[in-house]
Amino acid sequence: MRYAETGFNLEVDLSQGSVKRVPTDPKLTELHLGGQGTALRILWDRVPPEVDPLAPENVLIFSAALLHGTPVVGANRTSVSTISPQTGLYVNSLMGGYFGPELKFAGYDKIILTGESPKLVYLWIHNDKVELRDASHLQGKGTRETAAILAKELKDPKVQVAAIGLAGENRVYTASIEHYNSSAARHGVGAVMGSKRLKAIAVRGTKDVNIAHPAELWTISQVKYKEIHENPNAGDPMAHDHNESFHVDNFAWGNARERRKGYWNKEREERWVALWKRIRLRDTSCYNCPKDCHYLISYPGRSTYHLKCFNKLTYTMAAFEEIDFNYDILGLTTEYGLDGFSTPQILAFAMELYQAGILTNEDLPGFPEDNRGRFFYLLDIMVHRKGMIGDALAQGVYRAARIIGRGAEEYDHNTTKKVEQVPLKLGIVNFPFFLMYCTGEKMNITQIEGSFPQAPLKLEKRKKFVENWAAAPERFKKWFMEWEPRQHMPIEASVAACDWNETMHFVDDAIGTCAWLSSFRGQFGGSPPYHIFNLPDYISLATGMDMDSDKLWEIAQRNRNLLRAINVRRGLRRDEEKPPEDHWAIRDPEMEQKHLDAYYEFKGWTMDGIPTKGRLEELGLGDVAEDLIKRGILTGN
Ligand code: MTE
Ligand code: MTE
Ligand code: MTE
Ligand code: W
Repeated sequence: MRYAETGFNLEVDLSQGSVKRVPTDPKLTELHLGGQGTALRILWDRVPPEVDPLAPENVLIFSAALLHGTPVVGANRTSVSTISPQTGLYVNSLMGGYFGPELKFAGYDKIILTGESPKLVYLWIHNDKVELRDASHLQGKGTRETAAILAKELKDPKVQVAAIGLAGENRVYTASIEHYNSSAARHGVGAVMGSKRLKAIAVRGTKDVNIAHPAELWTISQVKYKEIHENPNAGDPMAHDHNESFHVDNFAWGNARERRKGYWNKEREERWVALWKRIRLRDTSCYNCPKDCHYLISYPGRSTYHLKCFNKLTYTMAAFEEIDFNYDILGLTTEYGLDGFSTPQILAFAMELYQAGILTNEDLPGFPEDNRGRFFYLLDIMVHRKGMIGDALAQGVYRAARIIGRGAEEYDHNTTKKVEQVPLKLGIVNFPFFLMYCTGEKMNITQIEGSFPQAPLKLEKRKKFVENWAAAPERFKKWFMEWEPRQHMPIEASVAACDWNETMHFVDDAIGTCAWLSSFRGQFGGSPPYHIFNLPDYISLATGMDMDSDKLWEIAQRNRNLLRAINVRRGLRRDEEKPPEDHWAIRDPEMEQKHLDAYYEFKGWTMDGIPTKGRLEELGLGDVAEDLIKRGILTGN
């Protein structure tokens, strides 16, 4: 008997139109757990580095994670893993909501998609019945519209739908996959789905998931449920906070050069909150979670949509507009299915090019006079890939700059590994963050940061913080206590902090726990509900595996190194590992490179960022080392 997981994947070949239910190897669960962990192994095995991200040979994997469908509270993050058209590297984009648990209840751990359908289709999974169906009636439909049509067509309001909009259909590189209140947003996973001509997946399951020790797991999960409900340090920090001063005063606006210190004031807060009160219908949660991080918005003239986290500010800040603009344009971009981080950056980049005279009225015929009109205009040409400029913008800032030329490259100053970053412009370089930006293979800093605080607190507060810090291994308590304001930590501490941050995300993204209850929330003081010391119990009780903190840490390292091997095989090297140049006003290039050396060494990587044979073998990835040696990427020593 398999516990926690179903033991079956769905293999869908869109070129052939075939669907197979395939048993999985329990050994892979032991090595990688599940979620993006096991997805990494599949991508390593099946997608050679020559494969173009938008070619039929690329594989798109939807993973329900190891603890989905168990009583473990907040285990609901579905991983969407593939090779990104934006970066050409691995991407793990996540969505919450109900999709992963529903997939488990239908009897599957993963949906593995390959090929390219001759016509637009959707996948309907209803327990044992799985079929590809014609989706011509859904062509051009919005993401939420598609979900509503499918719920009606399939005569079940409980079907869980993940869909792309027009952006995905047109293979816009920043296309998202939208599901209920959540989205797998970044790095073009929607474009990959569109390249396979798969409009949507609808899933409905009514089976049980076996649990190794159900009574005990139920008991500790009930306690956790109450604790999470009451814990103010759990859930989205931005969901119920209307004071936006930190973000609007400190983050850059437009195409990432300007900060507007002092923009925030009482009057503005009142105006923004008043509008929010008028258009917010209610708050929503994800599967088996007592927090309400997403809110449903109804803006005049737009269909309703869910909003969360920093997405509530990105368009406003990109366009130098008031908050109503954000609510308005999100109503459209959510239906198109577009990443709310990259897209506003692309539009702001085009605005800058226009202001600089690089783009002219000849390039943009009928370009409106006002900011808002211009953003909507640019959005339209990008999503429909109209003309040379629309087509260029659809490929993201990095590529657009090079396609447009005429000096546009200079305005591409906020990308890392070819992906637009949220325009954070900060003061003095922070070395753990420097390392996360450099070496982070998920590109989203939110998917890497979060266990170790970003800045030292005043001594009294720091003491209290540490007393409360059940999540932290001892060494971090010491380093944090010794970290004085305006000083850097020792190199060793910065390296370890980066490593701890990323490790916890690798744990979450394999077992499916929401980072807002775990890896992302440690930095804010007060222990997060889940951490390296208590998660092993949940895993053991759910799966029957013999798990402890050390083993869990090692699995996260194995997954981390396998990801790195995929990217290294696709050409990633040290020279690409750098944050945007003006991310911090004050940099220290020499120390930065010393940190990078120390990080690589700590990881057991070469000074070019390649995992060594020894390190890979230690982690049970000897065959991965062999492959890298055969390709001449690693030497045999
Ligand atoms: N959970 C996991 N496991 N991994 C993640 O990267 N990101 C967090 C949160 N939970 C994250 C996660 C952040 S910053 C956001 S904004 C939301 O998931 C995204 O929520 P959604 O998928 O519901 O849209
Ligand atoms: N894009 C859309 N369409 N909707 C969203 O809610 N959330 C943003 C960003 N882009 C969001 C979005 C936030 S807050 C985060 S942290 C990232 O997506 C999460 O990236 P991921 O979904 O690729 O994991
Ligand atoms: N970093 C700093 N210094 N301050 C912040 O407030 N917000 C986080 C994260 N990093 C934040 C931060 C949140 S909530 C989000 S959603 C992200 O920045 C978005 O960036 P990403 O695309 O790099 O994940
Ligand atoms: W976020």
